[in-house]
Amino acid sequence: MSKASEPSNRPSGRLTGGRAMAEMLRLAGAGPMFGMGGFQLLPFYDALSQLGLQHFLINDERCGAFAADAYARVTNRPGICDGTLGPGATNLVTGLIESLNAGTPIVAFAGDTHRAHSWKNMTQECRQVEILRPAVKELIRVEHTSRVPEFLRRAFAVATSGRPGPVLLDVPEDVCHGEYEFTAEDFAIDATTLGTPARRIRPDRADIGRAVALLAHAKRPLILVGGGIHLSAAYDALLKLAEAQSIPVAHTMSGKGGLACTHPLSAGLFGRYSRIANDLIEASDCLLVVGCKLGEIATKRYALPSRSIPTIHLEIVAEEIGRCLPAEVALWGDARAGLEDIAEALAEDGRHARGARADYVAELPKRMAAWREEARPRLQSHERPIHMARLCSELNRGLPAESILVADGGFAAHWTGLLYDTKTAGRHFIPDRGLASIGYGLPGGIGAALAAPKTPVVAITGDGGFNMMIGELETARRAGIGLTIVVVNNAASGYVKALQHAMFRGRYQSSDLVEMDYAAIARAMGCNGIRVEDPEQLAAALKSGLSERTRPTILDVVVTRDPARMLPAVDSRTIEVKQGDRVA
Ligand SMILES: Cc1ncc(C[n+]2csc(CCOP(=O)(O)OP(=O)(O)O)c2C)c(N)n1
Ligand SMILES: [Mg+2]
Repeated sequence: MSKASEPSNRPSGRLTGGRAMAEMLRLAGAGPMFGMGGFQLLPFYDALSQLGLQHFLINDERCGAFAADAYARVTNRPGICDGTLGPGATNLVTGLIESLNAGTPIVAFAGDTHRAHSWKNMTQECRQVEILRPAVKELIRVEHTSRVPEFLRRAFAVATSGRPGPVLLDVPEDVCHGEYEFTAEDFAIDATTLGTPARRIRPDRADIGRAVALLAHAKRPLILVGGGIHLSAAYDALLKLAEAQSIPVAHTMSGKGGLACTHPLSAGLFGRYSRIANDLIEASDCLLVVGCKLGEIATKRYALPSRSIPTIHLEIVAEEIGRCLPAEVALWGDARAGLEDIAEALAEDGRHARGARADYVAELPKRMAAWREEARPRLQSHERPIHMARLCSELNRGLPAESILVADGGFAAHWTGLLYDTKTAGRHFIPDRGLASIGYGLPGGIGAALAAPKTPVVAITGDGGFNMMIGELETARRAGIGLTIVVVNNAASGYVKALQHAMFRGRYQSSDLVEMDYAAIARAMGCNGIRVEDPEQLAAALKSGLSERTRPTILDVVVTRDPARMLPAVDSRTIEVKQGDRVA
């Protein structure tokens, strides 16, 4: 039991519902929190202030949900956000769905109407419960002030158990403002539900046996990891299995950092963009898929892997197994527990397996070096506007191992997903691949920076994504965080423009942005702002950003404006695309 949740710390007596909410969050050790107030939740806000809990006003509730999501990913503890009645609640939707799809634990609050007046055209009133319900793992409507602690307990349990996810408490005004005589026992907390994963479940023994039989006979096995590797914090188990059995590891964008990208067994990103991993998948004779939904991007629109390769799928959500790719062996359970069980069952074969696979794993560094050689002109490009590959190289060079890179939904995540190298295992790369919304970068960076105040945090975002969220620079400045935001300035909704180039013969519609100087905007907002047009200045600009500890830095990086050269891998001038095809 955490210190805060000890019985002696629990309140009792006559309290408002809002105070009870805040007391439970105090006992849970939760926060910082993100939200925007309104009348309905004001007793909650007042209690936060009375209790000295950290809560940040954000400028759009969607950003609060994104910030809470990133906070939760860094800490493995539920992120907390709130929105007021109506527009506050509906603004939460996009952020909550990111957390739902990515499996991020969140406890969210929405204020709702006073029940004595609801459905009489109350100001801001809408059918928010129905709008929010499919955006969360569970929506709890709180009908009694007395039940606030019970439902917060439930929210933490649901958010952190099984596949984690967001839980929303819909709190009517009269429940939040209303009072109840609480006892100390009402505020009990199950400390095991305050972080993820709350509980671990092991796959069935017989299934482990079948998986192990397949792996033991494989000459070219490959492990494919998704975001579940982080949710389960399965880093040690993955490393041990990979090294003991000489099995390379490829990752999705969300799975990056399951194994350090710099590890000799790392095959890098697989799926839509790949260095060498897709080729290794094609030549593999046994795939072990871990904590990965095998969705569109991981599978290149379901073209990969070939169905003839026997696949073992280890996954916490049973019904995800076989959804996109038939699994020869289904392992239902926690990623860490499952990897440990496989490693244990194979332990005696280790020496033999390593000997048999020596040539196989020796291929990896050679292939990676060949890839790097081929990519060198782009990775080291001196061209202006700056080449995205050069920007990624500078991030690789300039960010210390413990850094966190938050990557926004546009090109930023695809380029860095392919080219950024985490130097140690862990949550060092945070892309919003749950819903892939643009606009996550800046608020996600705020959440990550507050979660890890001593760690260098860089957010990389498109100019379109940044435009969406520019008001949150004010939040970042007010919070006094030394976040570095790299704006990939291509004066375009680049992904859209690149596709219009490839598929519609350059008929561009609504994909151009006006030229902006984001560094000047940042400076006008009291932040550090540096415009970078020369690639040789990237390193110094990054250094300047990382040295700021109390105010945000915007690096406005001017990158290619040629839509034929915006995609990370496919030069779209060299391929013919039919309408209806998807190139990237
Ligand atoms: C909220 C939202 N709207 C639209 C999209 C579709 N979309 C994907 S990438 C992209 C371009 C975004 O432009 P920008 O942020 O400048 O990134 P770039 O591709 O130019 O690097 C768009 C519109 C999305 N992912 N999210
Ligand atoms: Mg752009």
